[in-house]
Amino acid sequence: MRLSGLFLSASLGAAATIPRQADNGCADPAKRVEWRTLGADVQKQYIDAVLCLKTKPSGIGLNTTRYDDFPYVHSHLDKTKLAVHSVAMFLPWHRLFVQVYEDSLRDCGYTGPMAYWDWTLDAGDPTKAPVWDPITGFGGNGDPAIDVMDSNMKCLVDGPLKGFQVAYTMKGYEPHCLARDWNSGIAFPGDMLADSYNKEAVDKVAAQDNYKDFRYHLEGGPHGAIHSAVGGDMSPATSPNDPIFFLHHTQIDRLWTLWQMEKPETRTTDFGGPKTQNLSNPGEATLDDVMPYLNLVPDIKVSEVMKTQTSKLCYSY
Ligand SMILES: [Cu+2]
Repeated sequence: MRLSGLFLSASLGAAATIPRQADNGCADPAKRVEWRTLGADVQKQYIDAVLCLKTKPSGIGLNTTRYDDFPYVHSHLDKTKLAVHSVAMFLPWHRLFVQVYEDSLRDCGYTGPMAYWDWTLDAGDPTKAPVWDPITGFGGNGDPAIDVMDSNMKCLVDGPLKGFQVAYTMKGYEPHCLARDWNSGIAFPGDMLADSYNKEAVDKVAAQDNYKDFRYHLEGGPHGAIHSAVGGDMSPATSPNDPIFFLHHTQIDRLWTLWQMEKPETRTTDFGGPKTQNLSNPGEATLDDVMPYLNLVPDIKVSEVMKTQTSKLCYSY
């Protein structure tokens, strides 16, 4: 997005009469990588950029920070009729959401690759995943002794995000410390619902041969299991409160992209399923459906983000 924007404005004068060509805006796609391959220096730069977002003003006119724009928008859409979960546009909506976050990290000085968390690599013992590292990662579980909100809000005790203040809960503006509450992680160390996002589970999702079923199983399976397993701020619709959200959703986008790339001819245009959360009359989604972002970025048609290497998006895995 960022690169294409610069490209367009820089070339506008000279190229105004040249007819638009299809997808020529991505000559050099940025490769996204797994978190543990970044190395300690780049990992620190990434987390420093996250902390920097908490010092920048809102880009959508709120009284809270740029970071808080993400949980705000994400949770407000589901409160309205513009649901972006349990509907067909779940995957394309989050694809662009993650891209906007990446652009914001870049505004805060991050120059490394966009990173994903491949939780299949940690399914043997998710509590030991490198993303939880107290020095180079996002810190681990919340402390059960710190339960400020009296409802699974167990704040972090270590790591660079210790004391990270987030602004929103499902009730609205309710500043609180970032919390995690690993599901079964204490009672059954190493479990954390890993059967729902190990390699076997992901292979089953990837074996679906149409978008409608693929989205359904990916969202309800591994995607939902990670939100539940991490718990705390990762459970409600304000889940972008936890920066791990974006590594999780980059992995979700990666699985969709890899699935699309298996049969790019058909799967980069394969889209469908429920248009709304109205169970009795959901309607059928189409590529022309417009995705709402509440001014985070201009609303955009699903069809514009079906591919990751175009003038709108420009990355690979
Ligand atoms: Cu979401």
